[in-house]
Amino acid sequence: MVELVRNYIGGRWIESSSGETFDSYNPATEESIAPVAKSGVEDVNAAVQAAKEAYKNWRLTPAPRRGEILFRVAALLTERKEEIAHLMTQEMGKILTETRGDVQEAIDMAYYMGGEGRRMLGYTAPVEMPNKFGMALKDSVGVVGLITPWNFPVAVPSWKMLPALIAGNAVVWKPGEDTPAVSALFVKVFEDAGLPSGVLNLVTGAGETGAALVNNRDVRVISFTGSTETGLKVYSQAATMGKKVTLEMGGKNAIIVLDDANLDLAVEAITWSAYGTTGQRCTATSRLIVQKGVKSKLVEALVEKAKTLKLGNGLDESVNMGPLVNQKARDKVEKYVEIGKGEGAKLAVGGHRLDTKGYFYAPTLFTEVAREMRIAREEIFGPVLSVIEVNDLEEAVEVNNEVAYGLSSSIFTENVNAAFKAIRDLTTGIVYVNHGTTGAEIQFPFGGTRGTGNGMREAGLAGLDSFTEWKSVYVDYSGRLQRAQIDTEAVLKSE
Ligand code: UN1
Repeated sequence: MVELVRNYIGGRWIESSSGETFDSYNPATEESIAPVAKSGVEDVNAAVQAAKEAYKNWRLTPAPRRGEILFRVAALLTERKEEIAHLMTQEMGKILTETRGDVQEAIDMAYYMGGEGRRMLGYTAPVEMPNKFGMALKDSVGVVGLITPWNFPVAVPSWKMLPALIAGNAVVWKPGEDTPAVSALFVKVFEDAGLPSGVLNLVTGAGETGAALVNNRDVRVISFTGSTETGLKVYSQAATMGKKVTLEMGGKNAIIVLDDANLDLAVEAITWSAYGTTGQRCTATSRLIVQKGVKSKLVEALVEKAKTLKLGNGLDESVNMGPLVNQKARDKVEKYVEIGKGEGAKLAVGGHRLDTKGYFYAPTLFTEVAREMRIAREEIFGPVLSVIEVNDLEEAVEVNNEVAYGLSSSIFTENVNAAFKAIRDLTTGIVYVNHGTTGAEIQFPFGGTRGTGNGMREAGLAGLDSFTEWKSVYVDYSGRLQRAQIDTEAVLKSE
């Protein structure tokens, strides 16, 4: 058995106070990867206390210096990319190209946010009185709590951690319980990059660990990515303490294909958006909204393509699709496939697990899906794609917009007018033209409308919003008591 995955609190790698552990498993082999510290309220509170202490100096460290540490994080992540990607594939199953991409997003974000150390732009504006100056500054918040999922074990935490750190906050991070080992490896990078002790703390565990973080009054911000069910619980609990919350939850993303689309391109994009990461991205495509003229041809090509995908251990470079993350995830996919069949949808390919070790499930395509069916509306989080036929662009947009989620959408068309109408009318946080629904870049805001979130965004220009407070500053250098809008005239006369 390999070494215990420990918590990182106040710069020390330590066991949980109870000494309890749980195991992290490899979903391709069902073997244990490592025992992991199971943290409770006591551990979380110790981490928050360490963060509170470290915040005192970190917030006073000049932001360009903080940025230099982030640049070192970027460089070390680049050096250790293979090591981290390999452990990630072993721990959550996605293939190496995808785990490398996951680490790359964190590298990109570290450079991007490192640069914020020399920007973090506020603004000045004219004020109403003479001899007075006004400015608005971005200020740190204090201790922030991060709760992240297993599907992007390094990228998603990086979207939260790096902006939080550059802005001068101290962090307590609770990673997904399926990916604690790779999370610890990620935290080690910050330690080795010279981040002061206590500025970033790791507490591993499951639901109760996250709940303890949400319930700690010293944690002023909660940034959550994960299931809608848990996210809404976090939101309502945090609201009772007046905390700022960022939520990134489910998706039911669609690709629209119009009759005039480049079909070869569409087939590639649909395949990778639906079956890449075994369908376990919040941006994954789970609905294909296709205009009736191209439906048969497109479905035929997709079925052929799905049959060529090689399933297996993601460490094997020739594999296209890894396993689902765990037994529960596969049970859920199986349940939804039964629901789809029961609703009258037709299975065109897949629809079964593989008869091997590991939580493998064949790429699955349902045709004859009606827009009101559950498989057309609920998030499955697996390699299951539902084809919905429509008459025209207008109907396609309507079908796209009517679900409870609003993260990502896409349209394939060669008609620039149709493309721009779609950009205008699709009500998701991210819209793609002639590209799948996955692959968001870190320099643009990431997040969704409706049930996907709560109006906040991560990354890009919005990336600092969750982790900063505006501080408006007025400096009166008149030497008098000036009351705006009351005695402007009098003051001007006496000048
Ligand atoms: C997620 O699934 O939670 O756009 C994030 C993408 C990736 C991030 C997905 N860059 O698919």
